[in-house]
Amino acid sequence: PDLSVDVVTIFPEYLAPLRESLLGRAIARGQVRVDVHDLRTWTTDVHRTVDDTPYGGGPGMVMLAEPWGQALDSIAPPERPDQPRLIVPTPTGRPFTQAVAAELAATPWLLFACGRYEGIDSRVTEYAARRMVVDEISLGDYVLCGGEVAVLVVMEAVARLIPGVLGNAASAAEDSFTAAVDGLLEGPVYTKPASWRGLAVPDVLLSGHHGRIAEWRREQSVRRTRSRRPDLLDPDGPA
Ligand code: 6GU
Repeated sequence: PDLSVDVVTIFPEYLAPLRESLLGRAIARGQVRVDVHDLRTWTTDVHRTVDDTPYGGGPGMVMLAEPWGQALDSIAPPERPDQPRLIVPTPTGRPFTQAVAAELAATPWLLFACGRYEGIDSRVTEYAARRMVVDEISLGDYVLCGGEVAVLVVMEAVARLIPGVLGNAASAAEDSFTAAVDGLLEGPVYTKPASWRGLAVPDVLLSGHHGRIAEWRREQSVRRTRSRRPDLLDPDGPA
């Protein structure tokens, strides 16, 4: 396969949608391999415990290092010269962007570690970093219950960038946030009919003047970006 993906979670059923749609077809074609693993596979006690109370006190539970250590060593044996990139979804990670998606799409082996509760014992990423690249990533400034949905989001963004996975290769090149549109948002789009419930498609799009159409689209992109995402127009502005 062009891309191998392992996901470790205590809720394997949550990842079922990975096998749908775009990615599902890529898996069926053998272009992508996806294995979802239950973290409890690597517990040894009768209760299959994966968490405990935090040192130093505080609310919630922290995921135990040992099941994670066993999972990492089993999926990516330390003696193997090729190692995956470990992706840990967490609200404390670096922002997941289109640029990060492109980076991951160029990585042959991704291993996702889905934390729940208050997170995973920090020594797990420290241990993994001895032999693999570790990326803690966040989808945005809000808190999810666990990393599972984040894996679905990241994999959908990554899959459509893999050559041969997306039907129309040109559409990925011109997506919002890509260099082709100078990192701006894409503007409005229209299709037939030219008039619908009294609402007309902008004349310029029916004009056949490719230069004017490109100019109009650019203007719409800037207008929309200024209104919705001014931070994208002034990347060196307020953090
Ligand atoms: Cl990637 N994971 C979790 N658990 N919460 C988040 C997140 C990720 N991104 C934003 N909130």
